[in-house]
Amino acid sequence: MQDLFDPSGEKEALHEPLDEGAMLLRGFAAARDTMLLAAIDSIATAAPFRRMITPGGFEMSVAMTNCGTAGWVTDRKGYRYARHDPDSGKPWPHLPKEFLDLAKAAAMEAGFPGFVPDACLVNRYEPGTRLSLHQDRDEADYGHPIVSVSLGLPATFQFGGLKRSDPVKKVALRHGDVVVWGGASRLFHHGVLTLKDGEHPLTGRRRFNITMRKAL
Ligand code: MD3
Ligand code: FE
Repeated sequence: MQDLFDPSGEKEALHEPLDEGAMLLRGFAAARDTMLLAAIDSIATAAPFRRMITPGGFEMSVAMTNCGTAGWVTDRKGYRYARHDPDSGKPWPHLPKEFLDLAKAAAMEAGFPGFVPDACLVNRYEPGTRLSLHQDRDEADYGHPIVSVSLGLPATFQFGGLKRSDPVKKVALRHGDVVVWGGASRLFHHGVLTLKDGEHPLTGRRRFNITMRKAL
């Protein structure tokens, strides 16, 4: 029985469990979209988006930058977290307080109180770009969840299991959606299918994804 004066009924509908430890919070960041996009702009002014090179020598189609104490980087030497932007030699821009607050609140909603990220990767997708199936395992402690925020054009996200060959599920991630990955799902394989062309009122022909992690 729903009580009209109890907002929890409506709130529950926005929590979609995706898997063990994985929670989709539909539209959780929507009210903060312009703030998030303005912050991405200033991060990119200090640390421009770039297409990094995988250890195998391929240029990634997704452009990336970082903020926070550590940033995720890849080059011929491997995947790792680095305290400095390899392109400028400068520390990454600070993690905006608004990002931290969003990550803490989302983690709390998903059942991970006390989450404090120190690394924030910002991905920029344009039509035709994709992120192939991978695991996030460059962090020191897999006991911490990962909070991901989607902005702009929608994308089809795919996630499987611990083995690369495990069957994959697909979920549409739209502007303002937040996903928290922790517990058993933390090491699941995942990726983003080729972005379809489109036009978003705030981002144009782009999708941004912000992932916040405790990396160090
Ligand atoms: C599932 N980014 O940057 S975020 C990445 O939309 C990355 O740009 C994607 O995968 C993007 O590494 C997806 C969602 C996500 C992040 C971490 C996960 C899903 C995850 C870790 C474990 C399982
Ligand atoms: Fe990932």
